[in-house]
Amino acid sequence: MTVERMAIIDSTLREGEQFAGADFTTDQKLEIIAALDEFGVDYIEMTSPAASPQSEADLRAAVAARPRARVLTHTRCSIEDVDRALAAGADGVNVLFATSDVLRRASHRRSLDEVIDIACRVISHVRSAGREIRFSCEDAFRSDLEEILAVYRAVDACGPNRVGIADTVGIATPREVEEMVVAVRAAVGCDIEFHGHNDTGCAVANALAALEAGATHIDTTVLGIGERNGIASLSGLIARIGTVSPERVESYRLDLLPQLDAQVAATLGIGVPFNAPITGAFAFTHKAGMHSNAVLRDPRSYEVLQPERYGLDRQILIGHRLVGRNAIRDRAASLGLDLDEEQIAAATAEIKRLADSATLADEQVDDLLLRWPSPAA
Ligand code: HCA
Ligand code: CU
Repeated sequence: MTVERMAIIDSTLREGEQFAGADFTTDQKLEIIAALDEFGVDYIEMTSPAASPQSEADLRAAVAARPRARVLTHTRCSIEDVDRALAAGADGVNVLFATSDVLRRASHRRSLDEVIDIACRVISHVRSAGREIRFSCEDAFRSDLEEILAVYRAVDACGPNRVGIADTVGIATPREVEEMVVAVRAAVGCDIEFHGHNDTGCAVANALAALEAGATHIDTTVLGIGERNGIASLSGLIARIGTVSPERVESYRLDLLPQLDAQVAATLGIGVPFNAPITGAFAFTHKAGMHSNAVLRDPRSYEVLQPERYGLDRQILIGHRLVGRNAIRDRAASLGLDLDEEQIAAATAEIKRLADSATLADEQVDDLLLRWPSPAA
């Protein structure tokens, strides 16, 4: 299956602000907006202006910065909240209501008929102001399917730009996401946004399943930050879609992704996670002899993404006990050395022997090769 359409709604400044380690200043938010905008995300979602005076001021500052991306804010589904969003100049509002029993009981305590009634009033209000509106069912995957389909149908009839499907607790499997999106696709005429949490490690896979089933908008955050362990990361989504439907990611400045992740990590005072797709420190580092050998012949052997597309280089580690002759031959050649096969084999054996005690730095390996065949000299 391919992905027909995809718009990225980056929520680093809304969902991401709900990350335990996030406490962005206005300046930091503006810097993140500038970086997201340069990268080319389609939408930037900001915290509700009803959250705090600073949040309201920051939304105004974001609008005043006039990014190319559309500025959304995420508010409760009420006329009062969306009016504050409209007054602050947001291009659109993302509103939601919980639809699962457990959350309805624990949060708003309204019936689904009331939810529909309020949602329709809010949608008409925002549409008549000429701005974008999305209505989302929070905790969709623990909601009764027939019930939420009825909500989506009724809400769609009121003319929103999009409906949203939220896997609020990260419980959905890719197959369940596909089934849900197919069902919602059949029920509504508007666009479909998917927002998936990563509690069980499926956020990116679920985003792909949603897109393949007909969702049009995906929520991401830089590094995947958000409530608990977060949502689909921007680099994860780009990596995933970049292999399935490369043409869908061509419009983004992919070469800026590493610095975008690094910038947000530095702002948070954390590192980019080592296992982050694309931007993790070792995402294009090859170690074992068999891997290095094949990659030197043809990078596609062990790389499904091309580091050059992301402004990165591949690394081949040489100072460890798993190193193979081919990597050492390549290194010797890059140093301008002309060692024969026997010398390469002997040097490799010596590097392995030394590395059994402690990994060697590249310079140590180079030193040894430069002095070969008399390393002791
Ligand atoms: C929240 C809930 C939310 C909303 C997602 C959406 C979720 O923390 O406010 O509006 O689609 O995960 O359900 O982030
Ligand atoms: Cu969320």
